[in-house]
Amino acid sequence: MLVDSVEIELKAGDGGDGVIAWRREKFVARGGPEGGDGGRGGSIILRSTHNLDTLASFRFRKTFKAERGHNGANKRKTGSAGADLELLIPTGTRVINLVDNRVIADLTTSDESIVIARGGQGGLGNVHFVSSTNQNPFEATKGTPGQVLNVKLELQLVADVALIGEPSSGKSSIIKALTGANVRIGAYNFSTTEPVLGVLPLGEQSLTLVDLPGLIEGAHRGKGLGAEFLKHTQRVKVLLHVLDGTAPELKRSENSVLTELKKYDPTLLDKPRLVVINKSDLLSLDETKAMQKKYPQAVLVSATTGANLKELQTRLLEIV
Ligand SMILES: Nc1nc2c(ncn2[C@@H]2O[C@H](COP(=O)(O)OP(=O)(O)OP(=O)(O)O)[C@@H](O)[C@H]2O)c(=O)[nH]1
Ligand SMILES: [Mg+2]
Repeated sequence: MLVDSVEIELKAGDGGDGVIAWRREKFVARGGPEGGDGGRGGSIILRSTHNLDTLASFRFRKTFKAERGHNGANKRKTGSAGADLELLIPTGTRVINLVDNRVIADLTTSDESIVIARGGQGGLGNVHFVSSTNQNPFEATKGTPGQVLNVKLELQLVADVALIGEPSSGKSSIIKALTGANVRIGAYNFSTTEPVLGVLPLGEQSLTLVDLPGLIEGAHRGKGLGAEFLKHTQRVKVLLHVLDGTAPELKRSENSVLTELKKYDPTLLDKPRLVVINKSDLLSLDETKAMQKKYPQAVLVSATTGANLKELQTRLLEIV
């Protein structure tokens, strides 16, 4: 399973407490204050890495705590700081505060790090409370609490091209024919239930494609598999819109997908979109000609026979 969204609780360490302590000397009952300060609490740090491509490590463990600062000690000794806790997340992960749904971090490149929850301050020992009127203060402060944060981590796959289209138009068949990606292909709708990546090597370069579940009317309201996975289209450069060439109403099918995209995020329609008409092997010569006339910009292919897939690669590369 591709884990692309998790909710976790982060708890930075509390600061250690300041203490009340006195100098010990022979023949002196109480030799002046010397209670040290508490150490600061450990913070929680998120670091992005290319070596991960899912949030699976957060599937079972939901609460992460950094170490508490140590209390101060006598002889003015400051307690040691709590250790920071560093959590590795895949590059392309957004961090959303669950309280107000605001994005608080977006780690888009590898090896970025941010302090997401800050450890508390150490408390003050009684050495700080000496005054002209009070040489022996029975006073020290507690450490302040570490920051507690409930966040959602959301991974947006980093791909160049996203395949979109109605169920069974042949998106998975095309990504498989192009990249050899290990995808499920089925003669029934919604055979793809989660995004799958495939890499298409093109000489020196390569393109990363992402296969998505089929989109149907009402997806933005949660119909079918819903449009939740459409977040993976937000960072791609090109949309590869797959139409089933044997569908009775091609234009309507195309428009219903566009409508869903728009309802999810209108800026998606600003992205370059390449229309691919699939299943050309099932069309007669006349039908093929009519199709080319009606959709001069589209690429007519067959995932089954491999017809015109080279042309599709070239067009994709041009656009990217
Ligand atoms: N004849 C023919 N059949 C095809 C072609 N491409 C795909 N199919 C068939 O169409 C059906 C659906 O293919 P998929 O690749 O699973 O379609 P999909 O768009 O990924 O479907 P969902 O994941 O459900 O959205 C399967 O039975 C495929 O074998 C093609 O070029 N020619
Ligand atoms: Mg599929």
